[in-house]
Amino acid sequence: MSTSRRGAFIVIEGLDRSGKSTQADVMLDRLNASGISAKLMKFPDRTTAIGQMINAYLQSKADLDDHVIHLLFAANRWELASTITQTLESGTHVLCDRYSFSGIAFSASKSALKHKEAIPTPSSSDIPYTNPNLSYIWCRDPERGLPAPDLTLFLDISPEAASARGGYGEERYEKAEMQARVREVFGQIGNEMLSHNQNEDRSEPTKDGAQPRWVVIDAGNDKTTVSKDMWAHVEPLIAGVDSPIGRLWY
Ligand code: 2DT
Ligand code: MG
Repeated sequence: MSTSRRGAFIVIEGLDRSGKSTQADVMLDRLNASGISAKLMKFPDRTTAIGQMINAYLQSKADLDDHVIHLLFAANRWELASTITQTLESGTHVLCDRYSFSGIAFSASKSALKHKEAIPTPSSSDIPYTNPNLSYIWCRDPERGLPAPDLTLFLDISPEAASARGGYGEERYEKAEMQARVREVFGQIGNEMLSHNQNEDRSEPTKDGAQPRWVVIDAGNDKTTVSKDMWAHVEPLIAGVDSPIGRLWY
């Protein structure tokens, strides 16, 4: 990669059991095997002090108010934001297993389920604020300004197919009803991501080769097919990126 180019920020999102971590490892190996420098990150990063609080919550060893845990997930990203930026600026690609989109999807879904409300949508905004529901906008705000991915690969799988892959684990959120809600919110986030960029249609590559920022991958396929589908979107980025690092939702 030419020294003037920065690394690409590539996020992998999806439901539990969609194959995110497996595919992130495959992609990292493929990049490294070609001599391309890439770093794998994961959120939540359970190794930090904030990450340990999140871990205790997910394992039901601690109870936290829904607002508090939401802000801790966001804080966990902010504490690593400068690492992401510096890594990209040094010319290394960053692959990230979950990011802000999981933050919104899980908190908004949990709150809607708990209060038996419809899933909050971007357009429903915060008015009226039905305390203590965590609206979509409320969930999104702490994420605003974080480094924006150049590409998000959403590994889409039905909750039924996901649970057929050996069942869910014991952590909070690993339940079919929750996963179905989360998938819907991810769908809304995808639509918003595609329409956000000055209403530019980024669902297809543009003439100058710019990639869509949010890509849905059929994660119900076999592992090799999924890897191949993902790689087709990553390949145009491996020579590096010329444009400055974006900021989420600005
Ligand atoms: P893993 O199974 O991938 O370790 O995730 N989650 C994740 C949130 O609720 N908010 C967030 O911001 C992030 C990154 C998704 C553990 C669970 O934490 C959820 C599943
Ligand atoms: Mg999990």
